[in-house]
Amino acid sequence: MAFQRKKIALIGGGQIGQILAMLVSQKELGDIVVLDIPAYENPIKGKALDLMEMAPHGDYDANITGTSNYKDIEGADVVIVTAGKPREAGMTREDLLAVNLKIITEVASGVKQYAPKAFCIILTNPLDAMVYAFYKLTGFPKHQVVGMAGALDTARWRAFIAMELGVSVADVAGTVLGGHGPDMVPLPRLTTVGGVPLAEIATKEQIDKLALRTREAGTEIVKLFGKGSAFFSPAWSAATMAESYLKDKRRIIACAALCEGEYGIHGLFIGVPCLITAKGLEKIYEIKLTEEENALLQKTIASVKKTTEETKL
Ligand code: A3D
Repeated sequence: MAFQRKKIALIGGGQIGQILAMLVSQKELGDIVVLDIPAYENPIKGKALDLMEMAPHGDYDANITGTSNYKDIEGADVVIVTAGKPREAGMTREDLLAVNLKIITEVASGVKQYAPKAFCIILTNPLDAMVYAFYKLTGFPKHQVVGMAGALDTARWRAFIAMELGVSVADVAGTVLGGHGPDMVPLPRLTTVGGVPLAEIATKEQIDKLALRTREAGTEIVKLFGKGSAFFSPAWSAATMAESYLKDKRRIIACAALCEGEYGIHGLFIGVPCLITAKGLEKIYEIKLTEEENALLQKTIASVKKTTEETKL
């Protein structure tokens, strides 16, 4: 039987979408269709062609095409959504709600029609509310829809710790819970560096500073760019999630997942540790939190609830 490559649809071919197309090709996760609005169809076709021409040096085989027609994503195994406006300096993620909800509504309709079996990873901000909207609008089962935020928030936490301590980032392990906003909850108590608890090699002042920088990491980059937000690290985070699904790697990654009782949360998408397998979101892990950690979690839940309610879905 002929080998058939998987199909990956990237909805949105802007800053993150184009880096994703490159990463997904280099990882040889499958053939790629990048979909953007009709007005952006030629640039998107050009980017796809450019990536095909990079393949001889990039050492990958993948068909990469650009389109504005949802028919072309038909039968996709994975859909990654980055369609939407990014922040500009001075904006919060919540400021994007109205404009991006319209975009997600259109995207959900196209994906529902042409890729109803796909594992869907949403990146559009405000993340926790947009993944909730996508879930509600498609009616897909909860194991098929996750938001990418915790993967990035955790990567930032790990990167800042490695930078501060002058150690390899590969040895920093930990997680960040909660919504993708300034009250997300890094968990220093459960963070280790080469097996050594973080609290034993960093001072409380250092840890507090690292947690604050993690919570504000997206804004730090938006301020530097002036217009637009981070794109390399979000793209790689989403590619890691897609890879865990497509290769059944069984990675445990913090994702925005629908909680139905976990952590006392009901009916909200919020960042929690998730087992991603060939079945999609296979399991949410519940961590026993201290009183102090739980108080921080309640604060982020309240923020996510408020923004999610604004979708009126
Ligand atoms: P950008 O470079 O503007 O790309 C967005 C693309 O979406 C553009 O090419 C648009 O033409 C396209 N688009 C707009 N409307 C539609 C539509 N209806 N259908 C298809 N495509 C459409 O933005 P970006 O790539 O930098 O960011 C994309 C989104 O990700 C934004 O909402 C960001 O806020 C968000 N983001 C999330 C994270 C998380 O960690 C969750 C991090 C960084 C950015």
